[in-house]
Amino acid sequence: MAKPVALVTGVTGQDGSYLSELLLNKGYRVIGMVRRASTENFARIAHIKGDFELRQGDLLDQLSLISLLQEIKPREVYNLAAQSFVPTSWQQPVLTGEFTALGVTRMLEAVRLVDPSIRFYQASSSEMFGKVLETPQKETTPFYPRSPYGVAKVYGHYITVNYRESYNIFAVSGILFNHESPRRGLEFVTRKITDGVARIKLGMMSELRLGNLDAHRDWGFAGDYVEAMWLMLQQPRPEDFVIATGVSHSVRELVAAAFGCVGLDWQQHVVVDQQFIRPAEVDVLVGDATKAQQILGWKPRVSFAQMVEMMVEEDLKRLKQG
Ligand code: NAP
Ligand code: F7E
Repeated sequence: MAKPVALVTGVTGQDGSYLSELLLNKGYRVIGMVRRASTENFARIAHIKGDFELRQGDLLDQLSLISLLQEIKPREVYNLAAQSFVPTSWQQPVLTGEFTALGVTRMLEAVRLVDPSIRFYQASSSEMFGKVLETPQKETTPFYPRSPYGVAKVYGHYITVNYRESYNIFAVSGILFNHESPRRGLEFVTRKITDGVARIKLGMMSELRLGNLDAHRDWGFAGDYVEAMWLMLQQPRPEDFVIATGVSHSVRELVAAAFGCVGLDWQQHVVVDQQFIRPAEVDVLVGDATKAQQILGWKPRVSFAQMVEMMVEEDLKRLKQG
């Protein structure tokens, strides 16, 4: 029997790499969409590159998406590609809107035109809750985004809901809270801290400059969260889900936990630097994933402490190898 085909956009990113591994293990033919670059950016997928196929396509280019779907005839499309770094969204708000908001419509249009029976996953975000109107945040909590990124994700969410309701497409929006791993980009706070801790421990650096230590996030492990994406597309009906651990920690607690992993006092090394303070902040996020637990049977496996330890250990190992 032919393998089911899945298209993953954003395959070179953190989630794209974990999701591709999961889908390959489940017996899919996985096709990763990559945008053209002058140098390859395949570090996160180097270990599975021989097991799946890469095709060029760009969320900015409607025809490239249509041609890709016509060629590969996927059963499922996971739309993970986005400009995903919140501070950059203030510096490049228009580009962020093109990728993170309109890019979703371009992919949905391609699905509608080529084969409306394709199942579509949209990578939505807890950043949509922003200045929260309810705690904990769940599927019915109203949105109040606080950055151009958050605003773009709200658009992506509603256009996904709209294509489901207008064209009866199996389109779902997964509202995922922050999820991290040793493959997280170095500019995000978890990885910036674990990489910094490892460098300080190894004598390669002495101070770590950060922004708002009082912000609280509900941090989970990316490997657990990609499983929820797949589960959402296996349901009898398309529905949106919040994916979160239900536990919130401050950046200060994260810093203490990471420095604690190597027996260092964070107060000797962390400096607050105004350049990392955002024009508008999301102060506290904590999600309620009860619906996902009840309908998808999904629960996180890796705890906050385990995740921080895993990330510090991996950064130490990588930096020791040189
Ligand atoms: P990431 O590591 O920043 O990866 C983003 C991916 O999008 C990269 O593969 C990037 O390709 C690709 N991309 C960007 N612009 C593109 C374009 N115009 N055309 C095609 N590909 C493009 O992000 P992530 O952490 O894996 O997150 C995956 C998705 O989930 C994103 O949509 C993000 O906004 C969303 N999300 C993430 C979290 C989280 O905590 N990680 C939580 C909620 C939602 P290049 O390698 O070429 O740059
Ligand atoms: O910031 C604070 C910062 O950049 C977390 C993306 O994946 O998750 C991510 O967005 C918090 C913020 O993630 C530094 O002010 C302090 O309050 O790791 P972050 P984010 O903005 O929450 C959501 C769910 C997404 O969807 C996004 O794509 O940490 N913070 N000091 C800092 N943040 C950074 N980056 N750097 C600092 O030095």
